Amino acid sequence: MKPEPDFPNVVSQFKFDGEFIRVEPYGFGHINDTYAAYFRKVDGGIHRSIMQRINHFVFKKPEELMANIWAVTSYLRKIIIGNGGDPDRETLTLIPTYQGEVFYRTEAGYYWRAYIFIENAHTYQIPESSIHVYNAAGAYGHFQQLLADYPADQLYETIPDFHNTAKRFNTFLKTIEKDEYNRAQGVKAEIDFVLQHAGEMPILVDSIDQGRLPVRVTHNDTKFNNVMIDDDNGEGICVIDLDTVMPGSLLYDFGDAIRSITNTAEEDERNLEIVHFDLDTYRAFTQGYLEAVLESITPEEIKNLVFSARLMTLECGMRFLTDYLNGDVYFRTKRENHNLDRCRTQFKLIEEMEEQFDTMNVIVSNKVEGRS
Ligand code: ADP
Ligand code: GN1
Ligand code: MG
Repeated sequence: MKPEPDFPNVVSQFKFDGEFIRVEPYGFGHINDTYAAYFRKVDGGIHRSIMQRINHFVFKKPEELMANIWAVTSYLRKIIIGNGGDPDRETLTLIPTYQGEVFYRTEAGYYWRAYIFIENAHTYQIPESSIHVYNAAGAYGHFQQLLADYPADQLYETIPDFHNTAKRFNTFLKTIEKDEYNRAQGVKAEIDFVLQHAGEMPILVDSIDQGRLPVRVTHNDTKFNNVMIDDDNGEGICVIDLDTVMPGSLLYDFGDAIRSITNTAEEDERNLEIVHFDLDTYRAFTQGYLEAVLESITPEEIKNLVFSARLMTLECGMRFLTDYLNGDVYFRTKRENHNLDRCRTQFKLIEEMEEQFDTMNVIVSNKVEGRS
């Protein structure tokens, strides 16, 4: 068990504006501990900042992770200013500590960081409209474009082999072999589902290794709730959660976004009757994303877009199942079988994506050929 955070001591380490009032847990992330901290400024106005305790079980080298985030956000900041944008809203902005660092390490070895709170914008678990989806896609595509010239080899791999689906499959096989918590017998159908898809696991990593797919700077965790939607105009104002920004494939970003955004229900919905892959959402995202990256996307990437959606969904479902079998140590869980419920929604989505595979490809072709 992690200890309760040492508030207000940890707050006092950062150069926040105003007098500290209180702090409250914030958001729905599965990995870090996120809080909103409230302050009273000299003029009496109240404002808030984001504080996060980095999950150092997941991110083994928080210093390297923070070096990546500092490098990428500073780079984005310059471009946004050059384009006449608002850098405090269009990228994450780290608040430094009094020691001039971008994180604070507690005596007990926990790592904290703070960001300017992007106000007048929200993240959503499930999209409310096709416009939101289209705009979120534009934001992820734009993010990709802005980082197109950033030298990928200058970034640390914050989680090695994060989207190496083949290696994740090997880990899965070892986990079922070990079956430490004696849970495998209760999830035979789910295990079989993964095994039936064994042949798909290495397809993208092999293409990357053989040089058919380019390595780019990618986000690698393009969930719908990692893009902030502006309250006034519905624009995808800022891509957040930059912990996994590192060398990767554009297909990881596209595929994982489709996995997360096209689900008609919550990722952990227990009633699978209401979990569906939504084709209209898929269309809106694909259109918005392709419009933003059309100049740089390669034919091989285009060819694999639809497959990447299936594979990233498979990888994620397999990760949830692996964590369930491992005793729920990686993803934050709030109830019994939480990871298993999450795994089941992913497999339901894959089944429907497999049924819609041809139609999904037609949507890509039409877009690329300029017909929609
Ligand atoms: P996790 O890695 O655990 O998913 P995130 O970095 O995605 O954590 O943060 C969790 C949630 O906190 C986000 O979904 C978003 O709603 C909110 N959030 C994070 N950063 C900011 C920010 N700078 N301004 C406003 N809200 C934020
Ligand atoms: C985690 O941090 P968050 O909640 O945005 C996970 C992603 C998974 C996702 C599934 C670092 O994302 O890879 O796809 O949960 N992040 C990490 O919801 O493992
Ligand atoms: Mg997140």
